[in-house]
Amino acid sequence: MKVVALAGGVGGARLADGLDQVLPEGALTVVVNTGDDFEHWGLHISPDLDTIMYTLAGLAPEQRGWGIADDTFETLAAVERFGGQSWFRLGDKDLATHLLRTKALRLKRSLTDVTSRLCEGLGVRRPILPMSDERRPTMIHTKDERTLAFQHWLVKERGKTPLSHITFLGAPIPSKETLDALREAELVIVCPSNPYVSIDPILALNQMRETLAETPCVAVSPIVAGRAVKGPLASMISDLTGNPPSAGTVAAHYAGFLNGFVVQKGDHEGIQLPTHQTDIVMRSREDRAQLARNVLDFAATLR
Ligand code: FO1
Repeated sequence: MKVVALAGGVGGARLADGLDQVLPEGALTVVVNTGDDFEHWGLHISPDLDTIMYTLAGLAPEQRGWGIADDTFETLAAVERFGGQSWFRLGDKDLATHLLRTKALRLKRSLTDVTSRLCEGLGVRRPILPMSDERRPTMIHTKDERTLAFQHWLVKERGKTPLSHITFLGAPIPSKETLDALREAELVIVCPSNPYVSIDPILALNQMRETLAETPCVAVSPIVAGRAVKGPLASMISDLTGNPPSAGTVAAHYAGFLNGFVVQKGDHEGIQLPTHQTDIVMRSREDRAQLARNVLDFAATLR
């Protein structure tokens, strides 16, 4: 069985880790949002690729989820002393990833190729594919009429500035590897990632929705009892839709290609799709594996 997980952010990384634990070798490919990518200190940063790569390598910090566990921030402190930018916290070990990636991209290697080499170096067995080899930055348009690159909005402004809409710059071209993986997939799992800034950038690429419509597809809700498990999703739902945050709003957002939805027990109201209710909060690595098993078992009942 070939499974493709669409993912971005910490929630996506945690379910990808669960799927990594329970699926046999060769059965999982993770397609990752690169709309968060940006340039910082002259380096190409791919936060979602790195979060997923470090999580699958067992290097991510349990609580925080991004970066490398027990990393130090000596370089950040030195940059700060010179009056440089310190709002985005790059760790000393994490820097190695950005240095090598930036150098390889300057030598015209593709982001797909670079990511595969970084994964190999960290012992990650599963293919982790950037959604695109093109630059495709997510732009946040705020209600106070500014346009901010995603990390500026999320990290520098702490995701607190109300937003009016979201756009994606650049060409909507998926990587060949991503399209091939989706065409070969027997099941697509949309991870409990932010639908607007982690999953939409993937869905907005050419041929994505058409390809997904031909494949069984289930999603896991990133909303539990009206609250986001992590990050600013709850306020984003209110800002973008005018509705209170709920699993149902996310299900409606994915209408058109989704065959089933996995939600927290009690969160099923108003969802017009086959729904599986379970505990979707992943507090431990075992929780991640258990949720992955539940999602795969549910998907099997839909065939
Ligand atoms: N998130 C923060 O809230 N603050 C940071 O300083 C920060 C640094 C950072 C460094 C490397 C990396 O790979 C991720 C980092 N993140 C940070 C997380 C990340 O920017 C977001 O969680 C994702 O982009 C959301 O999908």
